[in-house]
Amino acid sequence: MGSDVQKKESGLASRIGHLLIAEGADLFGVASPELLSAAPEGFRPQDLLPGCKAVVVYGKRLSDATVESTPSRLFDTMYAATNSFIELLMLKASDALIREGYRAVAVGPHSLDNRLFRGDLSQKHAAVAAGLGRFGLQSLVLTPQFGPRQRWGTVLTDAPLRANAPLKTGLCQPEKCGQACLRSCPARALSERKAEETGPDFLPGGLWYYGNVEKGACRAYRAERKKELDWATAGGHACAVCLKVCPVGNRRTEIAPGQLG
Ligand code: B12
Ligand code: SF4
Ligand code: SF4
Repeated sequence: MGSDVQKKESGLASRIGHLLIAEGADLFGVASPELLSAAPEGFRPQDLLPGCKAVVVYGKRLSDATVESTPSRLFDTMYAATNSFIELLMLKASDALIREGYRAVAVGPHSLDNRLFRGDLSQKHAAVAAGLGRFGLQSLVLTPQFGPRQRWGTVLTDAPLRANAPLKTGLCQPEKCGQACLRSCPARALSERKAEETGPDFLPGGLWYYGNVEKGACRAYRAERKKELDWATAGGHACAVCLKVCPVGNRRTEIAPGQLG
């Protein structure tokens, strides 16, 4: 009986995973809501979907060549396009769960509170909990495949999907890169966190460890940069230097337009 339930849980998780990858996602995992219940009140999976049993997390990789160009309009275009694509996948995953008789609530990649600068749910914590990567010092999630160069989508559901376990070891190696992300931030918005935070999980080597981000400084810099470059383009998310300089992950060779035949 127990094994039938387990088979059902992993069967549906694997169908959702296959669907997302077939539709263009590059990474897929399931996070346990229990692990994410350490989030502040109002931002826990159960607060957004009472009875939540699983958090589906998927990632869309960014083009390395476009990341290299940041700050640029090219990067801004990719930022917006990736968010739209993630939103489309959100609907596909939600629909698939709803058709199986479950409830689903999607968290958008850029839905945030303007006062706290906090998302409805931290997709980074969800990606770490789903075993897809670990935090880097600059507070982005690094994956073995792409380092920090992906964006995340999340769908909360009451389907009893089998959760993955977090990766046991971190991927960030500040001693090797000389804290490249912290040093390169043009807004000086990044710093190491002081040791007196809440517990071992929040300290170097811990599951939820990352540096401090002066959110207002980062946001202001990105807006200034857009003005300085005199863009008419909508948006204004073109900095991501802390993402660009990180050496973690494989940088795949891009196909140059001339090679497409
Ligand atoms: C608001 C926001 C911003 C703000 C604030 C960023 C920040 N570090 O919090 C600003 C505007 C500065 C920003 C900038 C950028 N962002 Co942004 N941003 C978001 C957004 C919408 C919410 C982030 C959030 O909730 N932060 C609040 C929390 C997590 O951080 P905190 O306050 O330090 O956390 C405290 C508590 O809140 C608590 N906590 C909160 N939740 C939880 C959960 C658990 C389990 C626990 C234990 C604790 C906990 O723990 C801390 C201690 O008190 C997310 C999308 C999303 N929904 O997650 C994208 C996101 C984080 N951004 C992303 C990116 C890429 C960027 C930029 C590079 C911009 C760009 N050009 O793309 C820069 C990078 C700046 C940086 N180094 O962080 C990506 C990261 C992808 C990745 N590889 O991980 C995300 C995930 C968007 C996406 N869909 O992919 N961003
Ligand atoms: S996005 Fe730019 S300004 Fe913001 S933290 Fe990263 S490097 Fe600094
Ligand atoms: S640049 Fe270096 S310190 Fe920063 S996240 Fe990447 S590996 Fe870690």
